[in-house]
Amino acid sequence: MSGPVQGVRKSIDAVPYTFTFEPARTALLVIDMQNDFCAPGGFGERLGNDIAPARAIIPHIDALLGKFRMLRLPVVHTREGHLPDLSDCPPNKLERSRKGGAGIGSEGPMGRLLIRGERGHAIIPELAPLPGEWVIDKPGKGAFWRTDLDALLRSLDIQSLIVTGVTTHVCVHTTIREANDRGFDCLLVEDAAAAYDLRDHEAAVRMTVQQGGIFGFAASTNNVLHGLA
Ligand code: C5J
Repeated sequence: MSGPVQGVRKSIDAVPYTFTFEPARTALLVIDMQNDFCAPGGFGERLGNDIAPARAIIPHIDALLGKFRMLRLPVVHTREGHLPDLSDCPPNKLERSRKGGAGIGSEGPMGRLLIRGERGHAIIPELAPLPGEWVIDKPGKGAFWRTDLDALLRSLDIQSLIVTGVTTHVCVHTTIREANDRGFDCLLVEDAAAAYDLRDHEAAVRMTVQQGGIFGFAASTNNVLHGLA
């Protein structure tokens, strides 16, 4: 199958209003679907969270991945984590992780927590990146901070981002805010993003779309798949 046709615009039934986009200039962003946030014994669970909501979105992200792969549209995965010597981990983040019971760099069942190269840092096998997809390693919550994501998206001539992953109110929302400030049109896929607490998820979705879509748009997986059809 050939790639997307330049100049063709499509639309997705979204909140606060219809999201229009050019598929040829659209990327799927899968934020931090790593063992550390989605698997038992990872960083997220060690902080006292129930990982069930993070696992519940896996089939929805998988469906979106299938569609983007079929249409040959770009897929970008991100991973939050730090260098083994912690030189890229701010002291305040390190201290709070320790006080929260999940010290970054401490030993867990999947290796050192939130450290690059450990099993906990890897993307969950169900959503493993395929050759040709991009993986952005980030030390912060936002995917643009200290990464090449901005340069990558501009080199691909991307204008619109379909955003999924965990956690909605932390890394997903920070990334949407950063992207919005850079001029990218963001659509948050409500049922392909999760927070450990539903209230945080709902608040993040509300914040995204309030005031006429101050940070972006929101829609269901089905609506995105339908809009891409
Ligand atoms: C967190 C993330 N919650 N990926 N990271 O620390 O949202």
